[in-house]
Amino acid sequence: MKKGIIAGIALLGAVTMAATGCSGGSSAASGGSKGDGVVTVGFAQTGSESGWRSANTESMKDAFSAKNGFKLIFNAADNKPENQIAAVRNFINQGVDAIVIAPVVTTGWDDVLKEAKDANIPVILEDRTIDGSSDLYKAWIGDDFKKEGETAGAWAKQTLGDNATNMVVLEGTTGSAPAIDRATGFDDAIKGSQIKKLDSQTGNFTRADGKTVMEGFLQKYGKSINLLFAQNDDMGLGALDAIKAAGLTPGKDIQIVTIDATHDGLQAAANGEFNYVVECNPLLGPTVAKTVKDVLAGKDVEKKQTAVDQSFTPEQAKTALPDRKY
Ligand code: GZL
Repeated sequence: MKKGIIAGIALLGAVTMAATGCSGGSSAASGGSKGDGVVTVGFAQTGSESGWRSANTESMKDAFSAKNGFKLIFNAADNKPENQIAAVRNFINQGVDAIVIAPVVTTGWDDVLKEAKDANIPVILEDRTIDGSSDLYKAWIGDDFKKEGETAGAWAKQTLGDNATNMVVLEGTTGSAPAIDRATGFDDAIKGSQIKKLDSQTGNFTRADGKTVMEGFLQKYGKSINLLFAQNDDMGLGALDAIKAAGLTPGKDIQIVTIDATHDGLQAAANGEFNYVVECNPLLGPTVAKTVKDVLAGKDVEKKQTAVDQSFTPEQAKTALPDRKY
């Protein structure tokens, strides 16, 4: 599908969206409110695993508010795919007007999304994507994870790639679209460099697990580690504690590149502890809410709407911090 950049749907926080292709007329044209003008939406969120997730949830709750004509039924699945699928089935049984999902993992969605389609309840994906057939959902709104990985990898190759460099990786949630695509993008970008991957394990996108896994890496590889690629800020922030406890200086003894660009991540960069931070904008709520209303109104909607992300050196982080919205 042709990919283009549209500025027509600007998110709060001045994020513009790139859009790809057009879905056909919505079969949900008959959907919509129960005649009281209120659109009831079931939102299946992953959980509350990171600062990014908190910002995304806040953006979604603000957008799907009563003042905007919505009744939001919110479920956080504690990062358990089985909880999330049960929540979607519950939304179907409640007869909501539309369902929004941030899928914990990419697999296991075909059956429940077919049930939603049979119930004539449109599904919109936000943040993460799924492996299932794209005719099972009306649209996906999120960030380009592969490009984020490529941006992080390009920095690593340019900064360290000409010399023998030992790297460890803190992966996101196993089986999640960002973990899969960020790894692919990063590995593609460092091809031809002297960066060697010593180890790669999941830290489940959390600070606690990022610290624990980094402690293990340090016990195993010690001072031979030159670079940490953390697939989100929170795991990198957890790793800082482990690096300092090992008597090493983050940002110097071990250079660190992360993805998200949350406030705490940019602060770590400004402090010189993170060396490069790639943004993954979580402020998707306004675009998701507009897409839901357009689908229910039977309008054509863009099948893929991708946020435009930037990246930050420590100096750029210092400049950006005062105006950050998350
Ligand atoms: C990315 C999002 C990821 C973030 C993590 O869009 O799905 O999940 O990078 C979050 O911080 O937990």
